[in-house]
Amino acid sequence: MDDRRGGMAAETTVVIVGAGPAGMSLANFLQRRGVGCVVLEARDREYVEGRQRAGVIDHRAEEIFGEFGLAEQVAGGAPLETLLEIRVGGVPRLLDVPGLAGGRPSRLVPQQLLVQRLIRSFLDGGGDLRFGVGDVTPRDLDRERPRVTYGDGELSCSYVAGCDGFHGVSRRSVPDGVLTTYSFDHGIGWYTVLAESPAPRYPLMAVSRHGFAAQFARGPHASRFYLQHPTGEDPRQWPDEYTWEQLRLRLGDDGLRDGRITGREVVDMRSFVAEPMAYGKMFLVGDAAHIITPMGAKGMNLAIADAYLLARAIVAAERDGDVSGLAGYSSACLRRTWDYQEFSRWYTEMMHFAGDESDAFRRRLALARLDRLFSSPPAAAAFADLMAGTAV
Ligand code: FAS
Repeated sequence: MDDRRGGMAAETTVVIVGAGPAGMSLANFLQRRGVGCVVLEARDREYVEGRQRAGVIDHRAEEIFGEFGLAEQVAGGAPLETLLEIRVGGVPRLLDVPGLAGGRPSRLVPQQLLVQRLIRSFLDGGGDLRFGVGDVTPRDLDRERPRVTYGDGELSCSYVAGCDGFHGVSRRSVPDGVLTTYSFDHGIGWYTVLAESPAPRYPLMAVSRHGFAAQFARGPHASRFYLQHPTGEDPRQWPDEYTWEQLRLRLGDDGLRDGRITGREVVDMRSFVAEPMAYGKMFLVGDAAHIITPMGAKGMNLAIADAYLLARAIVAAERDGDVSGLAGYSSACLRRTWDYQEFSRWYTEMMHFAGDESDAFRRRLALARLDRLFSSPPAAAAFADLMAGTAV
């Protein structure tokens, strides 16, 4: 129900704060089920549609989009994940992740493309998405009709969806003492480099005594590289020759072709979870509630899954008066969030400690984990199931 006074809705059913993967997935899901919503985004459209971060939607996420008739629009024709190459000390081994997951391939969809397509779909469906909105403030969250004020406007609603990421206002709107938060610093820094270097034949993860590195396709003539770097050091100051030398040593590829570096970013490997993911009529979605390392490519996929659970819960409450989904939203999301946090940590340890000669025992444990992936079909299937996205 949208009540437009003076052209801009003053009342709606759901106010969504943030137009990233979480906010735009939720907005599209609600729109497809006839539930009114307004999206308030602090930045402009160009910024939001240009943020290059994640690169994969897992198979479960694609099924979720399919349930709302969006799979073709957001992922149609995107390259399917094939074999994963893992190199230890330059020795290559291939893992048929989709096959081990029972034929459930992920798709290579860069985050900025996903967000662009979701924004276009929402606006084409007549959606109310407001960019460049300042001072968004959720209020009266513990009342039947919360309010969200912003700039010179105000919206009254039935629910607020905090989809505004780790640094957003929503989580900070929860009164002190309500949330329990968990933080973990993995003690590993990643340097991500976008370069005009031919894409690898398969997604490539590698570790050697020089450290961890990875190489993923970003189109046929570009690659995104990740290199572990000593914490406390800024690798963006490294001379490019040194970066390419480190990549050749870690990937075990003397013939790696270098190219113009077009993007540099450092990522601190840290994890965070806030519990519960709901307060009154506000529900936290995606990075507003949890952040996870990129190992296993789960951050964006968790955001999509949270949005899916919240959309289903709101539709059930609005259509049938069934509030059980809303009551169970936080615990359902947190079960999955912690499952992925454990997976991401396990994967991070395996792929980083296997090259760390400073702790011989921990290195041997990591090498044993890697060997199990290639020697035990049940262990490989469990890995592939998590990569494909577990049931939500
Ligand atoms: P987002 O942060 O994406 O979106 C939040 C939105 O809210 C933004 O548009 C912001 O402008 C807006 N906002 C913030 N405050 C606001 C306010 N007060 N009012 C209104 N709007 C506000 N995930 C993967 O799955 N795979 C990867 O490989 C991967 N790599 C990553 C690499 C990097 C460098 C980083 C930083 C993250 C990576 N991630 C990866 C995780 C990442 O993609 C997130 O999980 C994903 O962006 C989460 O989406 P949202 O929850 O929508 O939050």
